[in-house]
Order: sequence, then structure tokens, then C-alpha cells
Amino acid sequence: MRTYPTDDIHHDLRVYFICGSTNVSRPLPTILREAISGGITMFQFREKGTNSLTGDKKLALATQLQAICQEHHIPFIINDDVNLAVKLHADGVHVGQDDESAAAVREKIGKDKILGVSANTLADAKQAIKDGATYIGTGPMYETSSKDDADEVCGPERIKEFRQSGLTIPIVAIGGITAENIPPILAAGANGVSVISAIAKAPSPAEVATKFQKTINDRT
Ligand code: IFP
Ligand code: MG
Repeated sequence: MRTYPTDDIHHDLRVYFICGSTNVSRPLPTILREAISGGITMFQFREKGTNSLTGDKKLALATQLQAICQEHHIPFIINDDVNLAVKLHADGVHVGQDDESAAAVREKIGKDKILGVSANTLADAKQAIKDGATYIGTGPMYETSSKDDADEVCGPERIKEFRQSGLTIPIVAIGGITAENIPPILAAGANGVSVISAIAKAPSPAEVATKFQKTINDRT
């Protein structure tokens, strides 16, 4: 059996589900189980914004979600909260440009963990690589409702730019992605797609995850 988390990051990035308690209208553990049964390949716990959980409640939910991921051999990544990730021995951390510096995070989590960094410019991407990023996330590809502070839409062009500049680091695309707009994203050189709403708000998270997974597997 495949070991995880770091032996096949290209595979793990294919259908990368990001979610927190404020993104769902049913219990997040239930949604996560359904998404896993449908075929997501990695999960990021992103507990952020108005009404998000903190302290013991956040810890309890993270622990529960991590157990579900472990049961199914899905890498469990924590957004921003490096201390929580270290405490839980999470498989990795994702940080943005406004968070703790990627180099400092790499230092804290050690060389074997997954480090994801959001990078929307070539300079940021190169710096992330220097700092020890395992993968970079870039977007928003299309209009998105999940983030109130989202940057301007970049489209698959940005990924093409990164690849044409010689970057070989695994790249995951984020923002407004649906099964329909996956093909140009992969064609531009992304290794996978990351979604919040498309799965979190779906009547059937499993069905959407399956559709994404099939669309990507057919093209890689
Ligand atoms: N990209 C990603 C990921 N995660 C985030 N939380 C984010 C941007 C802001 F998809 F993981 F790369
Ligand atoms: Mg962040």
C-alpha cells in the first residue's frame, strides 16, 4: 500500500478538498467522509472567518477530522495554524503570503511534512521554493464566493507562466473550479485542483468528488 504523506504529492494534489466549519450546512465530519468516499485525495482544515471555532473546539474538530483522514490514508493539512499542526502531528501546513514565513514554518514542522504556500506571483513562487515549499497553490482561477478577501481572477494563464518560467514544483489551482473548467487548468500545467464550495455546498459531496477525480484521472 502507498505510504503517506510525502511519497506521491502529485497524486495527493489531484482533488484537494479544503473546508472549515463555516463552509458547511451539515456536520463537517459527515461531509468529509462523503467527500473521501467520492475520491478526494487530500484534505485541508481551514477554520477561518466569522463564527469560526477557536481553542478547544477547534482542537476537538481538527482531531476528529484527522482521525477520519488517517482511517482513509488521506493527508491531513492544517491551514495557517502551525502550532496546531505540530501538536497534532498533522501531515502538513498551508500558509499564505500574509501568514508566518514559509521558511519559519518549514523549520518548525521538519523536512518530512507537507508545506503548501499560496503564491500568486512568480517572485512569490520562487521564494516559496527556496523556503522549502512542497507545493504551491495559486488562484483564484475563476470567480469564487468562498473567500471574502480573494485576489483578482488570474485564470490558467498564471500556471502557464509559472511553468514557462521553468518551475517544476507541484502546483494546485484554486478558486471557482468546477468539473467543467478543469481541462484548461490541467493543460496549463497544474497537478490538481483545490475546492471548497464545489464539494462543501453540494447536495452530494461524494458525487462531485467522483466527477472531479474522474475528470482529472482521464487527463493525467
Ligand atoms: N491555496 C490553497 C491550496 N489553500 C489555501 N488555503 C489558499 C490557497 C488560500 F489549495 F491548498 F493550495
Ligand atoms: Mg492563510
